[in-house]
Amino acid sequence: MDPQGNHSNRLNFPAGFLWGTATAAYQVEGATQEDGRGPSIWDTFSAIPGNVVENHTGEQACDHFHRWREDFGLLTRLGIPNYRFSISWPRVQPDGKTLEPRGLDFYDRLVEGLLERDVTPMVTLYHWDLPQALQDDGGWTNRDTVARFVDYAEVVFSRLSDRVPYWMAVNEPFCSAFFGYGNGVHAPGISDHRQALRSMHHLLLAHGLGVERMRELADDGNSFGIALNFAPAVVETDDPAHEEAARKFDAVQNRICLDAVTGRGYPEDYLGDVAHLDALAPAVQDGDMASIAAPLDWLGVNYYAPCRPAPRGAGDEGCGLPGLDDVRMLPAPPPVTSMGWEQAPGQLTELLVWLAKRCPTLPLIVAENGAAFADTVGDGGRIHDTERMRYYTEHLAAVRAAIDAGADVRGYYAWSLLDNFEWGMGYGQRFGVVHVDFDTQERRIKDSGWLLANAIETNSVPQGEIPLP
Ligand code: GCO
Repeated sequence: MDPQGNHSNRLNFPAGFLWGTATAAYQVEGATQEDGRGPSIWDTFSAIPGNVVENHTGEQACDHFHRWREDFGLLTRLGIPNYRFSISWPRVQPDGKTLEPRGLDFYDRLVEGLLERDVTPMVTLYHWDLPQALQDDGGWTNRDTVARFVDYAEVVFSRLSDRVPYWMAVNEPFCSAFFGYGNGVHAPGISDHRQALRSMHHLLLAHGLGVERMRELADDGNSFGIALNFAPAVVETDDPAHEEAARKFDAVQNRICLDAVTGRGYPEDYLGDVAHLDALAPAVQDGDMASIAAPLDWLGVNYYAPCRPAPRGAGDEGCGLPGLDDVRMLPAPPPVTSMGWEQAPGQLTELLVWLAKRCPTLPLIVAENGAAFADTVGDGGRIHDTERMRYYTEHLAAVRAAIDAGADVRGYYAWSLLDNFEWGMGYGQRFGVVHVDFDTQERRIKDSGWLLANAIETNSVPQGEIPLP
């Protein structure tokens, strides 16, 4: 190691690079009826047979509500200095309006527990678990929900902001709106393109007004971002029809939310793609776009894989999303993860470089990156998850390549600390660097967890072959 702490034959990260792991409330907490918690749309949605693989629900999840001390002990064992988690809105306000003090007290304990272990918290206020009571009044299609969210943001921020530096109002508004209200594969399970567009606008408005409200209360120890999920559109033909399908998909997946929150407004091409629905433009009221573009301190980048859009022919299954009626997804080429997602680290480099050019004044933080693979618990409880180790090594190298190309990437949060409830896929898709036996709730650190620990300890990743821990 040289005086600057650089290791030869390894890819070194900048000094001060933020290393962390991420989770989300509904995916890990369980205890869905404890301490006055109200039902969320995910409690309702997952209880409906057929909505989630094997009818799994978040009722128990990783039982993190009771086992958080053990889980934070894993952060210590792995030397993970930053931890992103989300607040369950219905635990803090069971009806979406009325404070449940025990809910807020729980998150106060989590923050204290992190600080006691020298782990820096990053909070996401909304990671998809809307109080069901608000959905009963229209949910994100109802503009009133925005005001409810701002009140909720103020309540949580007022309690925790003195100890939590990093804040995000909303995680992936695209998924929440388009999968929740557009094609129905997520809660609340609605398939209505007009509702999806209205919901997306209101989620973005909630983000902007929430950040604005929190910034009014903030001191210089607080910074604000948003986590947007990106999937670069890969086209391997110069066929104009393919190019058009990719343009449409790129607008929906990669540009609507980004351009709105960074002050460009909604992309004109997309407004044209959905003009026939007469839903997005009418939802926009005077001042909304300026509110949505509330200044940010950094951009959270959630990346897993690219997509391969193509023109949709007769009999082809479509995306089911607004503006994509004539678009389908081609199967991902190998290597893929157990989710069927393409492993394409080079696309992460290209994405980060593209974002750096599109938002040159906005530092980037990879707020989620990781992979699901089937895990086998071997002798002595060892989990030799070499595919996940390779995914992390390659994608961390991709982040470093983006930094070398001039992208201002400040950090990387692995998704996820724990195997957890993977939404519509239930518990069968394991993203954790720590294995969870959902029958016994036993935790076992996977080899990928030790690889991450080594990267953190050395602020670098190996080049080429992966050293086995
Ligand atoms: C998302 C969500 C996470 C997922 C993870 C794996 O990005 O979809 O933020 O909750 O579990 O991405 O799909």
